[in-house]
Amino acid sequence: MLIESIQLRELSLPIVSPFTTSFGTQTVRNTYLLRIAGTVRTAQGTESVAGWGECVSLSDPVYSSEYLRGAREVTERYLVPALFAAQESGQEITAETVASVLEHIVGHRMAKSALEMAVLDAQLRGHGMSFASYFGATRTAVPSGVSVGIQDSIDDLLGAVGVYLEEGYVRIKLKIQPGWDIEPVAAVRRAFGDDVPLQVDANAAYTLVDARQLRRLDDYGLLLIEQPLAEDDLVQHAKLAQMMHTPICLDESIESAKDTADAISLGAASVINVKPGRVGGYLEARRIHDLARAHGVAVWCGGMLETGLGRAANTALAALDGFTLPGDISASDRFYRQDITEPFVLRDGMIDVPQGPGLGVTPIPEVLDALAAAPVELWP
Ligand code: OSB
Ligand code: MG
Repeated sequence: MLIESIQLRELSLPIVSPFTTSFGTQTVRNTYLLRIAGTVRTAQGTESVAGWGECVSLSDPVYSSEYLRGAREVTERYLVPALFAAQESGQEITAETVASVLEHIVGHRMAKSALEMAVLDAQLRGHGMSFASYFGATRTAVPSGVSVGIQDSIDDLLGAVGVYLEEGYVRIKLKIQPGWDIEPVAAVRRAFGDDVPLQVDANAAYTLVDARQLRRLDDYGLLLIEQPLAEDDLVQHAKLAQMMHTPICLDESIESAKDTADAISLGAASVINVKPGRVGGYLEARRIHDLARAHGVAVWCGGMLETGLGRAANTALAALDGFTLPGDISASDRFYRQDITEPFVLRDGMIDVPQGPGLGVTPIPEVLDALAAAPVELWP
């Protein structure tokens, strides 16, 4: 495409109830959106288009090293100027070239992903193609799982899980940490039975020394345990996998297709959580899906409390055949009373895959004006 402008808009969305993980509590989702406008050449002629991207970085560097102000800073100072320079030198910017144009900037995958997402949205809108068909997805709806934060009490937890099951969520993920692991899992099994698809996520809160405690989870028929050990503990995850039956799934450790290849060859994971923002974009996420599938390793699509924009793109990705486990793709109202797009809703435990061009959804202007700061021009 020919990029004519890039705008950034900071956004603060209140979360319906505090979301607590081993790394902290979120009560508001601070993020920024990018809007890229320009033209796309198609068989019909030149189309004027605009595309949206969303940054999944959290405000603070507690889930990964990225943090929102840093992502914005690197975007303004390095990423947008790099795209600009490439276009000025005559290079065509497409979603497929964004990653290589930005490759000399080390890391900052969430910031890069937001830019690539906006270019991809613009490009696909120009061609009248949905994210889902671009990825090669065949399903028109995806099963919806929900991530349940650490609660103040077991009673609160059972109350929350009961509501989600009533709403139709087909898989429950419990956040765990030392001191909140066996008891909540046992209580959920006791209250709701052995048939509820159940998994846990430790967000790197344990060490290999805790293997005996973690092994106690084997008694509860869990689908998987997500990221029990630190981000860079691939070898130790492989050792843990030898010591317990519950499949090990990696989230934080997987920042690229290369990390995925390493984890698979080491035996550090038998399941992969794919988060497009964490790995630098939807194209790398698609490659991770392909790689895992080729190795017979299950993949599912993780979430980062996305607005309707990121939720739309994640749903489209999760509609690929290799996503054999339900993702953290819940309805908009799991986190937000008011989403910035038309809300995603649960229908028989499923979320419909948007079929319109690009993301298939756009921010509602009045909602954006109420919740977002004024747009900041990054280009020209
Ligand atoms: O570890 O999967 C995680 C949210 C923020 C940061 C990390 C994680 C999560 C979730 C929520 O579990 C997933 C969602 O968006 O539904
Ligand atoms: Mg996780």
